[in-house]
Amino acid sequence: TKKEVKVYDAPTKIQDIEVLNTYQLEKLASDIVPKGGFDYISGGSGDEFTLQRNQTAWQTKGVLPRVLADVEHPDPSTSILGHDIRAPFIMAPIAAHGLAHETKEAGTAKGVAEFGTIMSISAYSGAKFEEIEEGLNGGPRWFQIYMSKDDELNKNIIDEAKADGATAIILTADATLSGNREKDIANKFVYPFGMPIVSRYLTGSGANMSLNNIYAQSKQKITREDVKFLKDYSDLPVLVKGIQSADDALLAIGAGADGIWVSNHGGRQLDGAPGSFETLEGISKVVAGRVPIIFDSGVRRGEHIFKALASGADIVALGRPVLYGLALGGWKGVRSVLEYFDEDLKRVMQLAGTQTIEDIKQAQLFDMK
Ligand code: PYR
Repeated sequence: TKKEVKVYDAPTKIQDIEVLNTYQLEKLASDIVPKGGFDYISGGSGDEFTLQRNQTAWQTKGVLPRVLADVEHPDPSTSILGHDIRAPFIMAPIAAHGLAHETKEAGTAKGVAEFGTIMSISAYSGAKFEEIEEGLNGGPRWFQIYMSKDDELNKNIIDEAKADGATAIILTADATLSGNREKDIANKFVYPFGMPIVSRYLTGSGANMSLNNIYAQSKQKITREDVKFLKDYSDLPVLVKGIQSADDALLAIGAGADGIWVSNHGGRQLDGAPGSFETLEGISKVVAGRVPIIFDSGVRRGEHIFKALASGADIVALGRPVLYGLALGGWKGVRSVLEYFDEDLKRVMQLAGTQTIEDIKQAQLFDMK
């Protein structure tokens, strides 16, 4: 008897896409991405309260129109940790882009590089560094780590990321086990392909494994020592991702973190957490400009980028909308989504009377509560 081979039928089209808004992309992607993969990408944990709150949180602050501010052709370019980028957003680390498109992370990387910003490479990437490089083509990249319990293997992974040209390490600290992802449980979701970067510490390749199985084999106890270890060993800036409290921001800075990454993991981890944007201002106050702040979770429009920057973020990271672009149009779809955010932000900058990113950071938001 023939062995049944389960294939995962990822989208394959490479095309520019029209972006009316990013909510529409989610709907369009749901029609072409296999259900298990789509639910994994789009889903949150528990009641998806936090997932939704990431959206409604934006309503707590308003952007004041400024009409006599002498602004024309606003300039969204900025720099972060030594990289000049054309807009204040980068690609967030996301696992397994192959769920969205057959070109996997190489497709995302090409779109990100063609647009002109920074790619975050996930430790749970489905593509190898050299495959991603085919798309990235020398573009800037940061490496996100899910650590092994074995520091020798962590050294190994960092060596590989550094050899690949990573200029910063992102330590994801908020995912020591999976949030209660009921859609994944109902779908019996397992990754259809392996994870070459971390397979050195897994019992298998990553293929046919659940996220919780993989997390259980990764380091589950994260402390300040891990921040110090990564910094000392890599000699690169270390950004601690998943910060939602002022206390953790202070602990991270005390341990030597070079950046605070405010995120609730896109509402995929602790359900019941506030919207990520609601935590930003308080964290920014205690960070007090000592290190840059990267913000993610819920950024869907130019207004959101504006509000995050005006509340203390230096840049934002984009996740799901970019993956929907990847699904709908491969690297060109990714570029289309990033161009959309760029255009939308420039429109908001003009209407809010802000010529530069510095001007946005100085802008006072209106309290809507
Ligand atoms: C996630 O599924 O949220 C991971 O970070 C792997």
